[in-house]
Amino acid sequence: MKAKIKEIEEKFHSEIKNISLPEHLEEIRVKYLGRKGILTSLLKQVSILSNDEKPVFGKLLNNLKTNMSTRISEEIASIKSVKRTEVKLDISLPGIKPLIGFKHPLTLITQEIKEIFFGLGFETVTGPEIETEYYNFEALNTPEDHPARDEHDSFYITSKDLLRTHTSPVQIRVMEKQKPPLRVIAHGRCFRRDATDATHSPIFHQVEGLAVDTNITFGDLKGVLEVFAKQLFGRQTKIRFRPDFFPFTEPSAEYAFSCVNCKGKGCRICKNTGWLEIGGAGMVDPEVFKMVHYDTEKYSGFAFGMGIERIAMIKYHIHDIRMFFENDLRFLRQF
Ligand code: FA5
Repeated sequence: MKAKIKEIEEKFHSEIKNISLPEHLEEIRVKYLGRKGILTSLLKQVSILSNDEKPVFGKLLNNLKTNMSTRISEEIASIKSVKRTEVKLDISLPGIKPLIGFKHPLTLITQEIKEIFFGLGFETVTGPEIETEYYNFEALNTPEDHPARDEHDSFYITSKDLLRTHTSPVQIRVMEKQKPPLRVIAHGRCFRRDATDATHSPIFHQVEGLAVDTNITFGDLKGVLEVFAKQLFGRQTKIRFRPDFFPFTEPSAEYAFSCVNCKGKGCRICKNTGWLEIGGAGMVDPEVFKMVHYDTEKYSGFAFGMGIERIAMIKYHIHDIRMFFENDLRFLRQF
């Protein structure tokens, strides 16, 4: 009997050693300790032993039963804890993505615009968003009583300082500091008391371009804007100039690109004209050169301005300017 008990004990331990699933442990429990289990049957046989043997084998078998139960419980606990650790380290689970920032569409388009002008030899300059009347208007040949001021309904900070209504004052600031030749672009925020609608906002952005040298012609202006149009919207893009008026350029023009949607045939986006108006441009007025003490006989130059939101709306097919400023992540995450 002793040998049999020893044999059962060894078999139990060797079987339990290789088990990794709790359901297999349950099978072992039933096999040894269940109602018809090996150990249970042996315990039943104790009653037929002699009175001397009964307590000896009864004790041996009961000890073995307790050891087996303890071992099974320990194995279950150990399997569960291994499982828990595995879950903690399960690198196959999808991680929690950290929220990283992304660029605003207006930043993206500004970068693209800048890259194109860098390629054409322009460098970036900046100017203040709070301007004096002098830089915003007077130095740009727009005296106090000039009707062109009416189009720039402004936000005044003091009686002489205002939020700039366009990026053109940067032209003056650059020319005051630098002598020709110069080729610069200035981009940034502008402010006008315009009522908000799908294409107007009281805060918007412009890019300004200025080139001054000897022998700069209107042809240079056309060439630069044409290259810009083709690089930004594709080689098939055409450019159109029509006479316009700005106090600081003479002659002045408004320029448009052929519609990127219908390629000039006419559609809803271009209001069936085939053209998308982009901005204003012209040859720098000699009166402006006089303000910065440039020799008007020696130098000529061109300047242009464009609304960044307008370009972004065309490029990204956005139909309402307000989308840029509402901070709606469902919109912003698409870029
Ligand atoms: C000007 O601001 C001139 N400074 C442009 C210029 C520069 C002409 C150099 C000649 C030489 P204009 O007012 O047309 O021009 O504005 C230019 C562009 O700014 C417009 O075509 C439009 O795209 C954008 N813009 C103007 N006002 C708003 C507004 N309230 N909301 C959104 N975009 C605007």
